[in-house]
Amino acid sequence: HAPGALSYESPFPPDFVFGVAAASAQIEGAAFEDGKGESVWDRFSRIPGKVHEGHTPDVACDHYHRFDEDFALMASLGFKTYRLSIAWPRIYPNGDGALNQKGLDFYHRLFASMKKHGIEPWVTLFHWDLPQSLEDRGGWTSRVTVDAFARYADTVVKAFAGQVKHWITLNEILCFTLLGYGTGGKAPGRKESDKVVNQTYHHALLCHGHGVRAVRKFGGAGAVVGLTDNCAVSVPVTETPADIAAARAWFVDRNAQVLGAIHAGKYTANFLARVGADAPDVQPGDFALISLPTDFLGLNIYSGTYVRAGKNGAAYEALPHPVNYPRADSPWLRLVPQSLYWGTRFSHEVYGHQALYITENGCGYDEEPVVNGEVLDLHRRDYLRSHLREAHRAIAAGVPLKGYFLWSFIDNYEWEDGYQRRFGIVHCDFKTQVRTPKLSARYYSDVIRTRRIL
Ligand code: PNW
Repeated sequence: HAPGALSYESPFPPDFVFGVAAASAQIEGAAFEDGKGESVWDRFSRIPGKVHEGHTPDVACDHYHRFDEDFALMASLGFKTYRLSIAWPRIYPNGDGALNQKGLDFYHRLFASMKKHGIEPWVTLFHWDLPQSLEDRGGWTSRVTVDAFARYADTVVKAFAGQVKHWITLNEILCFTLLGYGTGGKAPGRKESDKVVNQTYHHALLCHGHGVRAVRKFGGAGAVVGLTDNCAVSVPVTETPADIAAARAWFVDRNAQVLGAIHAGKYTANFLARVGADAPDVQPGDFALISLPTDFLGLNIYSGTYVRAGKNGAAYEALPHPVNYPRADSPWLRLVPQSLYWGTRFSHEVYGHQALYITENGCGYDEEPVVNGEVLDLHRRDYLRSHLREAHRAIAAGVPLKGYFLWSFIDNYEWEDGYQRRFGIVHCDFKTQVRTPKLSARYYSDVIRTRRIL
C-alpha cells in the first residue's frame, strides 16, 4: 500500500454531513435571564432526589454568554454543522400568551455568530424544556400543549426562516412522554396510567405534525424538516436470514407507536391490539397532520438490543444484556456499534425514508480528568470509530444515510445525571467554565477533514 492508502475504506460521500449536537437546557444556562420562563426541568431538578446531587440547569456551560467563543472553538476544530435546540420558555415564558422579544433576539445573535464562524445550524424546536406553565395546565396530557406548540412553532420558524434551513420538530418522543409521565425518571416526574401515557404520545405526534406544517408554511425556499426519534434498535445475534427476519419483526413491533403510526397514517392494527382499552383518543384530522410528508428522518442511536429467531413459533426472542456485557457509565448504554448499521437499515427497509441522519450518537462517562492539559478519552475515540464504521457499512449497503451528529460537542447537563455524566468531546470545567478539547475531539476533527475513518 502507498502511504495514506492503508485504510481499505472508501471515503464518506462528499455530501455526507458530519456534525456535533447539543440542546438548549443542557448547555445554555441563564435559566432565568432576559425574561425566560421556568421549564419543567428547572422545576424538576429542585425536587429532592430527582437529579444527581440536586444539580440544576441554571448555569450549565454558560453557553448563553459564551456562544461566540464556543463557535470559534467549533470552527477551529473543523466542525461545520451544529444541531441545537430552541428553548420554548425563552420565546413564550408561559408556553403561550405573551411573546418574549429578548428570547428571539438571543437566537438572532446566536445564528449570526454561527454564520460568522461558517457553521450551519440544524434546529430542534423542542428538546424537552416544556414551559412549566403548560405543565401546570396538564402538560403533555393536554391538547392545550398542542395548540401552544403550534403557535410557538409558527413564531420560531417565521422569525428564523432567513437564518435556518434545517429543522427538526421534536427530540425523542419517548423520553418526554413515557419517561416523563409513565416511569417518572425525567421531568415532570409523573407516574400516570398507560392510557394517559399513550395520550401524551399522541399529543407529541400532533406537535410533530404542527412543526412540519409550520416549516412548509413559513420556512421559505429550501427549508427541510424531519422528526428525531430514538427508535428501538434491534441487532441480529447472528447475521443469518432467520435472525435478521426476527430482528426486523421486533423493530416493527417496538417502533409502532411513533414511526409506525406516522408511516401508516394511523395507529396500526397490531398496535391497537396491543394497547386495547388504553388506546389514545384520536380526533378527526389528527392523522392528516401527523402523517404530513417530511424530508428526512433523524435517528438518535446509542445502543441496541440483541434479537434472535424465536422458539415454538414466536416471531423473535429479545435477549437481555448479560451483566458482563460492556457498557459506558450510563447503565442503558451498552456498547453495540452494529446498532448504527441495523437501525438505519431497518428504518429504511420498513418505512422507506429517502434520507436518514444519525442526529445523535455518543457515550457518557463520569471520570474524565484533565491531566497536563489533556483528556485522553481513548474509550470515546474507540466508541466513535466503531460506530462510524457501522455507519459507513450502512452507506455501502445502499442505506440512504446522509449524515452523522456526535452527541455532544461539550460536556453538559445530562438531565437526571446532572453534571456527573460527561458526553462531550470537549471537556467543560463547570467551576471555571474552561473548555478543553478531548483526544476524541481531535480524532473527530481528523475524520471530518479527511472524510475517512482513521
Ligand atoms: C438522549 N435511553 O437521551 C438525549 O437526546 C440527549 O439530550 C441526552 O443528553 C443524550 O441522549 C444522552 O443521554 C437519551 O435510556 C436518554 O436509552 C435515554 C436513553 C436514550 C437517549
